Amino acid sequence: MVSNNAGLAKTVAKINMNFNQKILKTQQEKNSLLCIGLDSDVNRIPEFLKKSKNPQLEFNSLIIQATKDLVCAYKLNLAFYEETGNDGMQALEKTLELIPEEVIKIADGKRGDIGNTAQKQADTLFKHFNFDAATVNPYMGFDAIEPFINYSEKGIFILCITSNPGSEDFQHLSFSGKPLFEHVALKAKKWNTKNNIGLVAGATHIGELKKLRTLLPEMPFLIPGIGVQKGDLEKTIKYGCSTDGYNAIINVGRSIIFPAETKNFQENIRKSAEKYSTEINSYRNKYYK
Ligand code: OMP
Repeated sequence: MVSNNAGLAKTVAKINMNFNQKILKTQQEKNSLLCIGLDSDVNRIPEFLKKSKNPQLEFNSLIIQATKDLVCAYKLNLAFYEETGNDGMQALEKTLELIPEEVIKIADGKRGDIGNTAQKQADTLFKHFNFDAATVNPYMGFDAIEPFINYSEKGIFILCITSNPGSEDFQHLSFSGKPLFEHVALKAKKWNTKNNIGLVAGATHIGELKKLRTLLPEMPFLIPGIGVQKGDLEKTIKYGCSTDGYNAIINVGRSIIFPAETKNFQENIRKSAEKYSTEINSYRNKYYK
């Protein structure tokens, strides 16, 4: 009886948590900041999976089996599933069912639109697919992302400083004494009344990441750009975590999911995920313990 009550209390506590508390709890329980990007490009799926009924789903299933104990999150970039039509939508739905409940499921669609459209985007990702979080684009302003924020138990990652070269075009433009990405960060802080907002900050912009951490010491940052995009992992951890060494969600996609050698596919994927996870934790120990 006692253990049943304790179990119930734990479940109720989890239900009552807001998203930013949830992500922290998952990272603490799993001792992991690693997020694997399931950007399952149908053209790069290994030959031995191409004959299966739904190659993307099979591919994801093998990756999840091999890595689910090592990650705090998986991020699925929707473009890779939209490309394959009905099969892609089915792969998305079924992949989400394969991910353990405690692991955070992030929809990366960089959404945001006029209010009634944004509402549909949020309902699709949070109600239909049951993702835990989504990336959104702040360019259209508050009402374009408000429907996402209103799902208070879900997470919203607002693009702030992106990892790509084109981030220079607008995000660094200065007005009222600050670059645009800092204005975005300050708005995110103001809008974070439900404690479910985070920022996207690319690992290829360390100076900006450092600045963002001083502005928002505890906010979760989704940090892509490690691996193929050549972000500096050590500096990302040094400057990207909250004071206790958490709240950075380090996304690695292609460098993990497409190993050079597909012969021992799951073994290779796991080795690579372990390598990233170990390296991340060694820098956390160096800078935060
Ligand atoms: P890899 O370069 O393969 O690790 O994948 C990076 C993933 O992060 C892709 O899904 C990108 O769309 C996404 N991403 C960036 O690369 N840069 C950004 O600034 C923002 C994102 C994102 O929002 O996740």
